[in-house]
Amino acid sequence: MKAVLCLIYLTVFVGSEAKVFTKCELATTLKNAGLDGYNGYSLANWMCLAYYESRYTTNAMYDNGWSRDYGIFQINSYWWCNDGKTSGAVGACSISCNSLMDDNISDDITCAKRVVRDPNGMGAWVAWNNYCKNKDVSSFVSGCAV
Ligand SMILES: [Ca+2]
Repeated sequence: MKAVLCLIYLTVFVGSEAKVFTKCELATTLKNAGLDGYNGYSLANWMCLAYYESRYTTNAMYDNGWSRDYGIFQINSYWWCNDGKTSGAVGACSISCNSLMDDNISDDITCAKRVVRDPNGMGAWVAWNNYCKNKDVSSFVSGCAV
C-alpha cells in the first residue's frame, strides 16, 4: 500500500513538475512551434521576452493583488487565462491559468500567439517594452542551432 501511494505521489509530482528551460532548448521549442517571425516578431524577440518575464521558468507566477501572471510568458489572469479568482476576467485564451504552469508549454505558446495578435503586439508585455524593444536581442539565440 505504501508503495502504491508512493507511486501515485511520484506520478502526480513528476507530472506537474516545473521545468526551467535552457536557452537553446527553449529557442528550439519556440522555433518548432512557429514563433520565429510570428506576427512579425523574430525568435530572438520571443526569447528576450521569455527571459525577462520568467527566466525561462515554466511555473513562474506573479501576483499584483488584483490579477496574476502565469508561466514562462507571464500570461495575465485578467485578459487571457482563467484562475477563478480574478474579478471581471476576460479570459480571451479560454484556458486555465494552471495549465500555463506545467512543463508542457505548447498551450502557453498558443495563448502567447493570441496575445501578440492584438494591436499592441509584444507591447502587451511590460518586460519586452523595457528590455527588448528596439534593442539588439541577437544574443538570445546566438550559439543555438536555430
Ligand atoms: Ca502548459
